[in-house]
Amino acid sequence: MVKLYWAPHSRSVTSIWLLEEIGAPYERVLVDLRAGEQDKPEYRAINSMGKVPALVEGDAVVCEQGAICTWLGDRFPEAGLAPAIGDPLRATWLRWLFFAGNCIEPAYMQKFSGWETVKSRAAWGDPDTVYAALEKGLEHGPWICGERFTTADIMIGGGVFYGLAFGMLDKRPVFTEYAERCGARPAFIRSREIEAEALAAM
Ligand SMILES: N[C@@H](CCC(=O)N[C@@H](CS)C(=O)NCC(=O)O)C(=O)O
Repeated sequence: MVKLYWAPHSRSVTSIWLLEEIGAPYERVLVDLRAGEQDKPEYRAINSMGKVPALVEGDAVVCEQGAICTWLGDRFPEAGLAPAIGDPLRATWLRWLFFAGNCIEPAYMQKFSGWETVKSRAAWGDPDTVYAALEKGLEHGPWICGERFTTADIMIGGGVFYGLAFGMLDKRPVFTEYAERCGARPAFIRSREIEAEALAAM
């Protein structure tokens, strides 16, 4: 069975959202970040970065949200969350899966920290370039790959929630409406309930 290492109030809640979308049984293992459990040798042996999420399935250890989305999307094809190899939609799907970590995350940190960078040298360009590309990508919604909800929406949706909540992303209708669509999904609602239950028990 898939085992997910996670913590409330962290990016790992998006992996719960994904597992709830899939609907297969899985086990959740809480990592208490406030108690520093992520830095203990037992957890570092799973993720040497000391970050959540991490997913374990048999001998496979999957770290990084994007890798988890890719792994689970391919492992549970019946859930229909990952376009098949050879399907042209897979190109769009891969682009947005990678865009979240490669472009959105650094753009947020630049916006948050006010770094000066050279647009042509930074892999993400700059925040305005990233946000314009994201806006264009969402123009033909309802989902980032068009009509079909995929694991790329878990990555992009998770990023949009985070950016809106912490003020790194402008509240343009294209972003807020997309966040509303993601937030209305039963699996997303369930992931927030699981987070609230864990917080209450801590
Ligand atoms: N690159 C990682 C980032 C995950 C991440 O940032 N996790 C944070 C919580 S949001 C974390 O585990 N922080 C604990 C720490 O660094 O001590 C991924 O995409 O999975």
